Amino acid sequence: MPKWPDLSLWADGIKQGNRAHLGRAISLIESSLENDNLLAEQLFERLGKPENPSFRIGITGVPGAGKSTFIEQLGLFITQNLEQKIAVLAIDPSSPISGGSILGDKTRMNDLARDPLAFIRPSPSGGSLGGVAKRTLETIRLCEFAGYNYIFIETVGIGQSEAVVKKLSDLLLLLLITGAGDQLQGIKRGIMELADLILINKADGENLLAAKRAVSETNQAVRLLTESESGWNCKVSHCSSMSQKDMERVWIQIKDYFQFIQSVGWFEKNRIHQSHFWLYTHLEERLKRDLMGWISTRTEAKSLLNSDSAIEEPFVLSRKLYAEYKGRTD
Ligand SMILES: Nc1nc2c(ncn2[C@@H]2O[C@H](COP(=O)(O)OP(=O)(O)O)[C@@H](O)[C@H]2O)c(=O)[nH]1
Ligand SMILES: [Mg+2]
Repeated sequence: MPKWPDLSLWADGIKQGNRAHLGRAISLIESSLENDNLLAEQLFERLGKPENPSFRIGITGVPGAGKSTFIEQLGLFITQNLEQKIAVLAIDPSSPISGGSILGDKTRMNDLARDPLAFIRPSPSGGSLGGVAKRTLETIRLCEFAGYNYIFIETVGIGQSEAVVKKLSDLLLLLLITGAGDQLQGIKRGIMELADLILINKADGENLLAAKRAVSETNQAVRLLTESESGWNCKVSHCSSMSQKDMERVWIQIKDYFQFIQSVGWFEKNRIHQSHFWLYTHLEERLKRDLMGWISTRTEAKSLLNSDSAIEEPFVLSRKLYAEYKGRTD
């Protein structure tokens, strides 16, 4: 018989900021075993509500834009100057072969990893939801219970994950670099519409001038976008992740943003929208798993799926199959 963990002990441990308990609880929530999910559910019941408010910050940008470096430097600024706890969830592109994590120990942020006020966790994306781990919201919640005030979510790359990361964060920050190629312009436009802050990163050395030019160009592009739901106007500026002074300046922008969304009530409203989105997402996922499971148990399913009617009229066949599924007696 499997050993049943003492969930009250885990819940207390997490609330006291015990990393081992937090790590184990995250593994539980990431597990695809039904039994683990049941335990996770019971754990959440014991945890109740987090004591401190938290701020969730999504960071996106092309690979190499400097996301990890930026998070590390800003993170160190927060832990050292403000003495606040930060958690970093680096969404890790899962290896399609092993299903395991590619980044593994190679995730950068070595200095931050040694900081007692920081918690860094790569999350395997599992190849779903545009490369965002299915359980990232629950992982965020667990970090909040453990008293982490600022939660950073680093995306894999650019193009597909932003819309989902937007649903996980209060603030979406886009890091751009100069000369990153015009082929990205189309994608960039869509992402700029989601971004609350845009930073032209690596604004140092010989690149400073080009970065400043990129700020005014990006500013013009942003002005043409439709207004955001929150009423906040996206701010564009430049920064170097190598400069602590720039981190301080960025920090002030982040604070301004949070002050604004709290003052207009968007902070709360957006979190409620996001909860509804995830509720439906999980329901759809369950329904899909159940439906596909049922189809796979039907002996004639294979031949039916390869039948002429499936090939000619997939819509009609899907209706028939669904009606059968709804009327099933098992
Ligand atoms: N000069 C300069 N290099 C940077 C800056 N930020 C990151 N880099 C470098 O850019 C490379 C990619 O950074 P990384 O953080 O791994 O990018 P990510 O793929 O977006 O997470 C690394 O070699 C960093 O040292 C910056 O502000 N200035
Ligand atoms: Mg990175």
